[in-house]
Amino acid sequence: MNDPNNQSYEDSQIQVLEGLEAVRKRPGMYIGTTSAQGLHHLVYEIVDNSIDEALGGYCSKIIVKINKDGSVTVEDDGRGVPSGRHPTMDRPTLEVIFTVLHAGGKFGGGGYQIAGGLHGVGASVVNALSKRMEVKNFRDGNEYYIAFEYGKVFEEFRVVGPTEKHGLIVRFYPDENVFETVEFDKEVIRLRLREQAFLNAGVCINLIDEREESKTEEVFVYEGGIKSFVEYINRKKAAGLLHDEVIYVSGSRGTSFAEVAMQYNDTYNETILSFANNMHTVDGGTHETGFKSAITKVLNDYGKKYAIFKNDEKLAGEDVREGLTAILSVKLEDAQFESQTKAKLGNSEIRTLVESMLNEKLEIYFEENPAVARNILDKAISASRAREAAKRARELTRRKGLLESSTLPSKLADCNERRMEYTELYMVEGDSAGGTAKDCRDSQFQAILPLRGKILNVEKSRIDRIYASVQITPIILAIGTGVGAEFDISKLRYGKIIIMADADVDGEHIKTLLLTFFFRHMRPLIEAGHIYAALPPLYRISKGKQERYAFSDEEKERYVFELGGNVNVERYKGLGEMDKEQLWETTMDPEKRVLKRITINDAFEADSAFTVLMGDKVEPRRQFIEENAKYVTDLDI
Ligand code: 28F
Repeated sequence: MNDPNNQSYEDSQIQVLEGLEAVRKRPGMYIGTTSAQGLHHLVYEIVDNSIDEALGGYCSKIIVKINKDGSVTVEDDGRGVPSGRHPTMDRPTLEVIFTVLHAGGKFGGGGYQIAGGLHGVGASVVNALSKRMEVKNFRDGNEYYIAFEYGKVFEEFRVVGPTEKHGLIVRFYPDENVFETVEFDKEVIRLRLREQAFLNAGVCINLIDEREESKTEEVFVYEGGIKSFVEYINRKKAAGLLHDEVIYVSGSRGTSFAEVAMQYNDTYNETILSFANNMHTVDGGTHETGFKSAITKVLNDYGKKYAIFKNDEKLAGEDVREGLTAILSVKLEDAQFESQTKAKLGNSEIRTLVESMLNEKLEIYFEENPAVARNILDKAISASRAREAAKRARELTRRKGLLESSTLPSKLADCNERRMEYTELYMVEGDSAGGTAKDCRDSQFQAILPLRGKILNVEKSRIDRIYASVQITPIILAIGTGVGAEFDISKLRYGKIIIMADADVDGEHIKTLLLTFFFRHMRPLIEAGHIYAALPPLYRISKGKQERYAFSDEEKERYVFELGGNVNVERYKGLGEMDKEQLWETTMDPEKRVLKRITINDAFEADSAFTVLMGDKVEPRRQFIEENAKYVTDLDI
């Protein structure tokens, strides 16, 4: 069979190698990026194949292990891969699955298969980007084995021996020549696995981190599926739910399936997460459009029908989404994605499916649950009235010239440079640190805005109060983009917006309040990576002419040890204590400072964290900040 004169065998091998070579040459085309995100994508690709097997009803448990040696193992108890040879490729099927590049795939622009569909779409991509991959296949009473290095067969397919087991185990070692980092982040994997468990009701996914000393196995399994997902997001809002039961609606048309779970809480926030074929569609798309127009229509119809509106009141989309937590999941053949990030669904038939399903079933639900309908409608009506009031307030402030971008706040010490990408805005806690920062900055490109006192708790305030607040308006004016619906990133005045607060609990609180504000009202700034936190040092360690700054206790210990003898250790209590040379050197000099870029990897995690922080009870909040400061701000260097 491996006759070297066999032309079709030769051809197929050349194709295989060219295919995987293409992946190694341009990994970004296949996994989006070679950053940490791309690295984690490898795990998702393999897990997706197990989930496919589970959705077919063949697999009950998936185990993901992060190993000590830098590899990840994914195991399922499905059917295993057919153990024979591939009919056209003239190689063992197991080898083919891991070496032949499938047409399409998520980033290749092609379709994406669902339950019972084509397995192993991403397996060969993961193999191509791994320095080593080991596969154990359990099927038909035998265990089979094959290993690859850099995508090429390294140990030929063989029968290991008899077994009772069935399923597939894949262990891969990412290639450090491909990725910027090869260190797996348990938290990132955890979030993804939990999300997938929510999206695929009943699928049981276990996570084990072998690198930890006290290894604990986490199990994600949700019989309630996306209903449980909504309950989970709203878990901290239990006291403020407008209705006890999560509303769930599903429907299908042809081979497409759509489901929606939704529940209102009494906050002003909207959390709608949409998915297509289990992939988070961050930029929405046709399914989201259909969902939004349906809930707007159904609630307006209901209000009219039962004469709940005053005069000719009409609810806008944003009114009916205030306080709404919703998960929207569609599964379809041949999903089309639009936009740069491929995170926007384009299939027009899905809009029709979601919209008509909700128009019909949500209306029935409201007819059967009039008390729920009334609560939701009342909330939407007050949102609508507040929106009208905010509009009037905004017009008033605009007339006064308060929010016009031509007027800069009086406290701002601006920089000379006008090109946005070269400039930095330091928002400094406290007037005294603000003064020092003004003295030591490089005024060519660094602007300083001192902040006095705590800013408004934005989660608890309506938009009209936020615009008018004395602490917030200078920030809005200095940044230049405007807020909310009027946000315009092209008006951004600084490339880096840096929050500089003390390294203590109060500083952490101010940072969180500011982030809440950006998260709620200028989210694109976080998404585009413009928001940073300055990291002031905790200690100055000096001996004679040598001096070092330490940003953690461990670092302090190390420097004390390295400098040896009688060193002088100074603990900074606050930014205000530093003189201008010290502040420049430790926190503002681009050559030496440490900045952390704020990212929102997972908007809903941030949302629930913010909600805990912004709750009414002070003590748990303070405690939460102390325990989770890193988590809350989702800091990334
Ligand atoms: C740890 C990752 O990849 N699990 C998989 C299956 C099951 C089948 C399959 C996979 C056959 C010919 C393509 C079994 N029996 N876990 C996994 N479980 N692939 S990958 O088939 C692949 C096709 O070419 C399977 C019957 N049909 C399919």
